[in-house]
Amino acid sequence: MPALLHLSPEVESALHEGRPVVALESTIIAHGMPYPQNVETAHRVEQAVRDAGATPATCAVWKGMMRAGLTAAELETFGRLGPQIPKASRRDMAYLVSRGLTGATTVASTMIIAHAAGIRVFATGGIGGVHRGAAHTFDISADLQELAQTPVTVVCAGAKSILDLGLTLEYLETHGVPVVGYGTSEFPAFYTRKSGFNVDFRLDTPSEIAALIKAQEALGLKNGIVVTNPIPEVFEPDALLIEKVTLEALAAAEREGVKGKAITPYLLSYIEKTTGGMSLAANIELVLNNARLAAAIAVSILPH
Ligand code: PSU
Ligand code: MN
Repeated sequence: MPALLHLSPEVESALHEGRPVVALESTIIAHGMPYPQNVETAHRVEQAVRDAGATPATCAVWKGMMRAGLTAAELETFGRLGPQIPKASRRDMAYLVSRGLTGATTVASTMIIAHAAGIRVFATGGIGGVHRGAAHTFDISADLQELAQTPVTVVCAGAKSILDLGLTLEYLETHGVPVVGYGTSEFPAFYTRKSGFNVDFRLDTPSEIAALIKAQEALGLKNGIVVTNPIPEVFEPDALLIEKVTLEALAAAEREGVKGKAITPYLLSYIEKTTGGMSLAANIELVLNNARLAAAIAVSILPH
């Protein structure tokens, strides 16, 4: 166990006893949703993992330590301070640790902490990807590079159409990352169930996905796996409205010169404000849905 990693007592005993654990990220709390819905959602997601028979491990960098499993007071701090807490991807971790600082972990850095802790399944909302216009901006999320090198399975609702989904899938293919559709052969686009792009493999049960993870481990392959879980139809917002607002958000970001790590939170909050909370409700439901699936996968993966 790395010296800079601290597990909550609950996560530590679950891992020690070989019980299923699901990692969760903290950028979604601090940068992905407004207060207080972010804290409420964090608790509901943890509860959804528990109800499905696994232990939740919300990850973060906290006062210079990698953490898996946060207290209610710490979740509250992430939610209340929100964007005042820096968004921390792989490149930010050493800096924060060297200064004893706190950061909200993205998919990439949560995967690093999960892997260090021995957690194999991680639930989130959406992964980062190749941004539209990346041929000029070079803006490709570090999440993709992490999936190329860290053996953790990330359960998500696909990726948002703020990204170039075709290039995101090409990038994952280049790096040997399998993209699975849970009950679908189409790659879901976060708010919407369809994107026009196919996944690599459709699997219909948590135990089939668990078998894929075990085969990947048995083969000694060290990359991650993406499991996409479409938003349930009842919570799916109107696809045309989402696309229209996404285009507006992209244009506004360009006008205001928003770049780098600020772009994803900017687009998310633009879409949320413009859809009057409709996108937030969908966001919450899809994260809960992913937490339940991730827990079911973690349950069927065991014993090692
Ligand atoms: N996509 C979402 N919601 C999110 C994020 C992405 O729909 O909250 C967050 C995740 O933490 C993801 C990060 O890992 O943004 C990607 O940011 P970037 O593109 O700067 O790597
Ligand atoms: Mn970026």
